[in-house]
Parts: sequence; structure tokens; C-alpha cells
Amino acid sequence: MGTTREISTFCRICEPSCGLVARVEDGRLTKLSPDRAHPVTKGFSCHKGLAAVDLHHDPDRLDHPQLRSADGTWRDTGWDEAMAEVARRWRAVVDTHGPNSTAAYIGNPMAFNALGSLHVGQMLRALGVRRSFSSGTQDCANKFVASEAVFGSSNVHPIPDLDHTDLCLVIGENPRASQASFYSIPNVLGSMRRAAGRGARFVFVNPRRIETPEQGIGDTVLIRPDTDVWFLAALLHEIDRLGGFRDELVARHGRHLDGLRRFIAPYSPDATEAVTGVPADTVRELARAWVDTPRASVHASTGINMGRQGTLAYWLVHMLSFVTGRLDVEGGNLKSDGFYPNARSGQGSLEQGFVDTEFGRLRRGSLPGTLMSHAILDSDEPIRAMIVVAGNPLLSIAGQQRLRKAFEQLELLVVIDIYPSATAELAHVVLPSTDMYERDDLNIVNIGTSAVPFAQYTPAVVEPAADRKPEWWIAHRVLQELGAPSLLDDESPDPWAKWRHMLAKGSGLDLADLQADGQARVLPAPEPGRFFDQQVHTVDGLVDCCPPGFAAALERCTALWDETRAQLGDGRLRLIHRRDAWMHNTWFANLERMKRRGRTSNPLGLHPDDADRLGLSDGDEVVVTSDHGEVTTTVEVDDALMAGVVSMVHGWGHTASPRLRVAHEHPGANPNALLPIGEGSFEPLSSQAHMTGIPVDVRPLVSTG
Ligand SMILES: Nc1nc2c(c(=O)[nH]1)N[C@H]1C(S)=C(S)[C@@H](COP(=O)(O)OP(=O)(O)OC[C@H]3O[C@@H](n4cnc5c(=O)[nH]c(N)nc54)[C@H](O)[C@@H]3O)O[C@H]1N2
Ligand SMILES: Nc1nc2c(c(=O)[nH]1)N[C@H]1C(S)=C(S)[C@@H](COP(=O)(O)OP(=O)(O)OC[C@H]3O[C@@H](n4cnc5c(=O)[nH]c(N)nc54)[C@H](O)[C@@H]3O)O[C@H]1N2
Ligand code: SF4
Ligand SMILES: [Mo]
Repeated sequence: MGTTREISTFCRICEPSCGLVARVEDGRLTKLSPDRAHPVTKGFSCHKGLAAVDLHHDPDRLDHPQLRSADGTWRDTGWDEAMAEVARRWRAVVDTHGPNSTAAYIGNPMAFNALGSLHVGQMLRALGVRRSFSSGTQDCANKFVASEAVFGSSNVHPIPDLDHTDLCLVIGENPRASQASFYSIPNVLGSMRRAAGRGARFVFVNPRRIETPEQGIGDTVLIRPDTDVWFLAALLHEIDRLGGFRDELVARHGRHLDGLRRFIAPYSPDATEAVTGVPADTVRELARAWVDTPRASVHASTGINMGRQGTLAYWLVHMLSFVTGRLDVEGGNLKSDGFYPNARSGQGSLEQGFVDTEFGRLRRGSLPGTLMSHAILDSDEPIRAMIVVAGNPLLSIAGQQRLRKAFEQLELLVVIDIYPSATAELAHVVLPSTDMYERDDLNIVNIGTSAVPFAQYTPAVVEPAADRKPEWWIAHRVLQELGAPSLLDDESPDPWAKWRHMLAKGSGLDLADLQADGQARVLPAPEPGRFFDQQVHTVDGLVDCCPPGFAAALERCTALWDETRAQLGDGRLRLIHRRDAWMHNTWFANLERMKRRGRTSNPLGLHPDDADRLGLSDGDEVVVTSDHGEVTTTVEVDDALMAGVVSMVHGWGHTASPRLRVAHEHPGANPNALLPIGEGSFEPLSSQAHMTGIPVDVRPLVSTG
């Protein structure tokens, strides 16, 4: 007789961490369904989350450790031989070239993996890995710096109080496609629709009329890409003119308001109109609405992060909220705590956050991903051994060709992944990890940005297939092989100790209770009235309205203003990226389910006027060139775009992944070929890569004649 069990679990693909029910028949995961009884996500999930069953069973997954032979073919092996090979090569590199020759890259899915992130971090420290890279510098590095500078903690990201807000400004985000970021909210669209239903106004600031307003929620203000800092400055400028700054509040809780005023002074709505493309009247109307709406909130996402001045833009987002008295009030922005009040643990000071390197002064922590190939190919002390965990930098970072050349030079590249990714193809050793339904976990991703915080433990709903192992085990197996202290030396290793402690300390929860029933525990929702006492961690406890550490960035801002004005009317198009519901960064590419209805490539979105001007129409093959590279793709005329802006969905380019059969058959093009690398490719304050508003030209592929 077969057995069927239903196990409560949750999704770990994106931030809402939707509650799911896993059906397990005879030890096999057969179905994922939305968990209607989940106290927070209440039966919401998206089709990507449910499609993770296919991901789990994908025949192209990694099942065994693999070694690459001299002729480039792959050979399955056991963990012992794979570990011996890792240790042998690692030792050889460190003995010959010293510890500076080692590096790591940590990819996005590690943010959703409680034990993996903890123990891989421990392993890298124990191994003395000196240079670390992460997906963070393609994604959000600016946010940590801005919050550290303004609030004294990189972990402080106040979120809109959607249930009570009357006006919500959403900048550079497409909740319909992405389910939002740095803002974990179950069913974001449903929540927005509910708010809109009771009269809340939503304004999306975006170079593209995104899908969210199509759902009957709000309007879009079209903006030229990479100009948000000046739009926000103009908005603040006008709000100040209308008397909307709360000077007495700022005097109590902040400093350097004069610096902020000096910065925004030249950027009136009229002065910025040509550069941002946002009509002065629109800015004036928005400023008026903000001043007249006590319950107003703001949220900004990757659209601003990926510009050249993400830190300054996010600083102004915080300022919009703080200096107008919309921070820490009902319907404004609130800081969430989750199961662990994390403001203190992110404490830091901007001035002390930099190190001198051969590539100049760089932010401590993650080095710019766009310097990775340089740190391998052009360094005085080149990286020679590298470990990549849950990341696909070959496709996700700019400069694939150069990165390939760099990875090929490494004496050791170890990739820990669920798939033979494009990056894994260049490795010496590939280690198969469990997927999210083969490992036990805690919902850690939304600590501090959750609208309705909860804590939930999930067991591994099925035993790992084949030889797959959880990352925490792999990390300690590597340590063991290298003769370092390892959890695996214990008789019954307890990888949960630190999380157990944090749960107990942070919210009085006992991990054993969570483990006993797998049910979510709802935690207190963010509340107004505690922010200035408890969440601000600057030395003097005051919010910094114009951090002195921004001086060079403000000068750079002026230079970029001049440059941007000079480029107006240069006739070039500007590239932006977007997401859709059929791809998740680079890793939902191998599922047939995601390719239905002709979704087999990532065309270039082109505004009808630009298409006319260039004599192009739907389906035409085109070559897109930038100052940095070129890609070939097809045209998709898109009247949602601002004229002059072109867009591509990222995460494609799977010609580099021959063992992912579905992905390889429908490879698409990698827009990262068009992005800058090396000097000038990242924001100096944060190391965040410049990825939006890239000047490009488009021409038909067909040769004349
Ligand atoms: N042009 C352009 N480039 C972009 C972006 C863009 O908008 N435009 N967006 C950027 C953003 S926001 C991000 S976050 C980065 C992402 O950058 P990366 O993190 O480098 O890329 P991902 O595609 O998320 O890679 C995830 C890898 O982890 C593997 N994986 C999935 N689950 C697991 C697991 O449980 N364990 C292990 N060990 N591996 C797993 C997948 O198979 C995949 O190979 O890309 C960035 N790149
Ligand atoms: N389906 C799906 N969901 C995802 C992901 C995925 O790949 N697929 N990735 C996940 C990850 S890792 C992340 S970080 C989040 C990201 O979540 P979001 O930040 O919401 O990402 P996008 O949906 O790409 O929306 C970014 C928006 O910024 C706009 N934009 C581009 N340039 C600019 C600019 O210069 N200024 C302004 N104001 N807007 C601009 C784009 O038009 C786009 O609508 O999504 C997560 N969720
Ligand atoms: S919205 Fe995100 S967390 Fe929820 S089911 Fe979809 S992918 Fe998973
Ligand atoms: Mo991301």
C-alpha cells in the first residue's frame, strides 16, 4: 500500500515565502499547492512557486559530484573523491600563492537558505577566503550603504504601511512581475488592489508603463532611466517650497538638513524636466499630493538600484519619508522587525566601511561583481581558486566573454548548485546541492522587511534524491577534508544552534516548537512610534539628512548631471531590464512549463515610434550594440515603453548551458553583454553595478543586398 502525506512547507524562490502544502506519495514529491490555512499568505502563491515540482524532478539536475576531465567531459564521482580533489587543488593554490589568491561568489538563492547561508559563511571565514563577491552588487548593494549612512544600520529599510496608506509612490519596481523586493508582503498585488479599493492612490515611477497599473492599480509616471536621483530631488525641492518639510521634527531626530537643502536647491521641477523626462507639472502635482496626504508612503526597488547613483536615490527616498514626517507614522513607512530585530546587527558607519585595493577605494564586504574578471586576469595578486555557491555569475554579471576567459584561467573553480549551470560548465569540481524541498529551513529572507512577519520551519519534505547534499553539510565536509574544525566531527551535528539562539532571543520562540508542527507563527506587525528610539543606530542616534561621507558622490552627481544634459538628444536609445513571470533570474530556464505560449526567447522591447523610425516591426532580427558589446535578438514592439527606451528580460543566454536541454534549445540572448565592466562600471559608494539606462543602438540584422 502506498502512503500519501501532506506536509506544510513554504516557497523559497522570492520574498513573500508563500505557504505551500507538499503532497508526498511514496516518498516522492508529486504536487505543491497553495496553503489556504497559512495564517499569513492565506493560499496565495504564484505559478513559479508551484512549478518548483518540475524543478525538483528535472532530469537535467545535478545528482552526483562531478569532475571535469582534461578533454572537457564530465565524470560522476562520489563525495570522497570530489572532496579530495577540492582539498588538493585548494591547498596547492594557497601553498603556492597565499590566501589572497582565494575568492568566493555567493548567489541570490542563498538569501533564502537559513542553514546554507550561515554555514557557507562560516566555511569561507574558516578557510580565510579574502575576496568575496555576491549577487548583491547586481541587485541592491546601494540600499545597504544608504541605510547605513542615514540610519546607522544597513538593515533598516522602512516599508510602506499598505493597509493604512493613502498615497504610495513605487519607484523602479514591478510588483506584478517580481512580487516586490525589500518588501515581503503576501500577494502584493491583492494588497495593493485592496488599498486602491479603499481609495489609496498608487504612483509607479518607471520608464515603462508596467503591468501592475494594468491591474487597475494606480498610474505610471514615465521617467528616463538612470535619472531618479534628480526626479526625487525635484520632488523634495517642490515639497520644501510648499512648506512640507517638518523642520522641528528633523531638529529633534535628525541632522544636516541644511546639507539636504543645499543639494536639492538647483533641482527644481522646471530645471529637471528635460533630464528626467517627467513634466514639471507632474512633479508639482505629486509634491502637492504628498504634502496634502499625511498617510503617504514610498518604496523603491531595483530600477533605482541599477542606476549609477542608487545610493543617493535611496537616500532621497528615505528623506522623502523622514523630513516630511511620513516615517514611523500610520500609513507612512514603518520598520519591520520579523523574528529578529535586526537593526542593531546591521550597525555600521559609512566612513569606516571602505578598504584600499589595487582597484581603488572600495566598499568592504562584497567587491564589485564587474571587477571579478579583473581580479582574476589583471591583478597583482590574481584570484586562482574560487568557490561559487548558488550563483550563476557567468550569466548574471556583465561581461560574459571576459568572465569566461577569467574562469578558464582559474586553478580551481568549485560550483555548488542544483543545476549544471553556465558557470558550472567552467568548473573543475561541481557539487550537487539539495533543492528547497530536500532541506530543512527557516524563512529568513524577510527578516526586517516583512509586512506581516512570521516564523516558520519546514522539514525536508522528501529525502534528497541521488547524492545531493544540503549546503551546510557540503561546507563542513570541505572543512573536514582540509583538516579544519568541522561540525561533521561531532557525533550528532547540530547545524541549527545559531538560528535557535536568534529565534529565542529575538522573539522568544523555541525552534523545537516550530519543528514540532511546521506551522507559521505570526509575529507583531510593524508599528509606529518606536523608530527613532529603537531603530536608528547612528553614533548620536540622529538620522543623517546629508551624510558627510556622501561628499564625493554629490560632486559626482553634479558631473553626471552635466554629462546627462549634454547627452540629451544624442539619438541613442537607453536599455533597461525587466522581469516576467516565466523566468527567475537565470534559473527557471530549463522548465518546459515556463516556455509555453511562445515564451521561448527574450526579445528587445521597442517603442512604436522608435520602431517606425528604424523601420522595424515585430519579430525582426536586430543587433543591439552598446559601447561595451552587442547582442542579437528579435523585436517586440511595446507601446508601454517610454519613447527612446528599449528593454530586455534578463537571465537568458543559455547557449552557454549545454546540459540544460530545454534552456539550451531556447537560449535567448544575454543583455549583460551590453553592460559596462571594469573602471567606471559601478557606483563608487556601494560597488553596485551600473545596469540601467545604458546607451545602445539598434540595427536590423539582415545584410543589405
Ligand atoms: N542584465 C541584468 N542582469 C541582472 C539583473 C537584471 O535585472 N538585469 N538582475 C540581477 C539580480 S536582481 C540578481 S539577484 C542577480 C542574480 O545573480 P545570481 O545569483 O548569480 O544568479 P541566479 O540566476 O539567481 O543564480 C542562481 C543559481 O543558483 C542555483 N540554485 C537555485 N536554488 C539553489 C539552491 O537551493 N542551492 C544551490 N546551491 N543552488 C541553487 C540556480 O540553479 C542558479 O544556477 O542577477 C542580476 N543580473
Ligand atoms: N518573476 C520573477 N520574479 C522575480 C525575479 C525574477 O527574475 N523573475 N527576481 C527576483 C529578484 S532577485 C529581485 S531583486 C526582485 C526585483 O524586483 P523588482 O525591482 O520589482 O524588479 P523588476 O520587475 O525587474 O522591476 C524593476 C522595474 O524598474 C524599472 N526600471 C528600469 N530602470 C529604471 C530606472 O532607471 N528608474 C526607474 N524608476 N525604474 C526603472 C523597470 O522598467 C522595471 O519595471 O524580483 C524578484 N522576483
Ligand atoms: S510569489 Fe515567490 S514565494 Fe510566493 S510562490 Fe511565487 S515564487 Fe514562491
Ligand atoms: Mo535580485
